[in-house]
Amino acid sequence: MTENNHRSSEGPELFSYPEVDEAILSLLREREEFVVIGHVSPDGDCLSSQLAMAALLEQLDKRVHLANAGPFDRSEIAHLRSDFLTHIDETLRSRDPVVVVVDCSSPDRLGHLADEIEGLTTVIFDHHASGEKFGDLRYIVPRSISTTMIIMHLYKTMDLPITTEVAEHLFFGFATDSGFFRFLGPYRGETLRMAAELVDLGVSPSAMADRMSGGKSEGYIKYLGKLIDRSESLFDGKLMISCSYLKDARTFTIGDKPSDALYGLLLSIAGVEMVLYFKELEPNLTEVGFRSAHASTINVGELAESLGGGGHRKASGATMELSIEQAKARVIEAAGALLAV
Ligand SMILES: [Mn+2]
Repeated sequence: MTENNHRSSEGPELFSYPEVDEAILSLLREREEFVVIGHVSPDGDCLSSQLAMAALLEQLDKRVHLANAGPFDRSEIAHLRSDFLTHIDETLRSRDPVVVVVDCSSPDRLGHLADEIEGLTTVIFDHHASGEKFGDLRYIVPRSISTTMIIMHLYKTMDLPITTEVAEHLFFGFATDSGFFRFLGPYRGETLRMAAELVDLGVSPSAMADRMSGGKSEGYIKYLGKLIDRSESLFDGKLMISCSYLKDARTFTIGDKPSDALYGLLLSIAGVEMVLYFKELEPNLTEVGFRSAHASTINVGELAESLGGGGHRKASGATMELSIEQAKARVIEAAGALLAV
């Protein structure tokens, strides 16, 4: 796959999407039944990519199933839960469907679905730079701001019409992963042109913004306040951490995921280079979220990978089989080694 870049009048080579391998296109055209899956704890990009991919396959008259191990714990996606299978059962497996994996960089991010797809032909569409090469065929574009934009490129490659509903999915994934345009760097006009095309297909950016950040409960906002209150500053203010404990469920409404808002607020503190968010899932299982400031050179994707997780330069995660206190000690030590430089 070669990137057919062209040069801006002055400045670096402009990005454009590489060609999609013919082997992937024929697989999509020729096979009859598909299961579209994504990563655990799905976010807006993951589920929107799944929905847009399913719609693409339906346009090709395929039989399509959506599956995700869940949980669907973010308010902006909770209403989609009923469209997704939580398991790929034997009946479905025995028909030998093709598995399309979107927005997922390694099999362990698929949760229990990883075992359930074993032996099935698998094709990956993803934009994560780190992770493990898996699947039979892959179209991985780390420079794509969202996986939905990769799928938009696939629609164009296959010359399939984009309905307003699909355009909304594509835009929503883009909006989620670009922090509503805020994480885009210079020379990325192609992404804005694609977004503009979606707006011209009937997407309302203001309605998308409401869907992304509205609809929160009072409990969510109060819990966010608690997490901010609990945050600690380390390494001369370069690192901010906060923790969510199982016991919090007794006092707070913790149904929604306050982490995105928490990261944004803690990263807005002057001098902060990295934010870590520790979430106690079970007494010996801790989820860790990593974010680095845009001005920082720290690659939290590599840091998470060194701790068994994965993700992007500026946003990544890991799930560790450790108590929250052990996970904190381990991750803060690793972060400290980077921040001390
Ligand atoms: Mn994504």
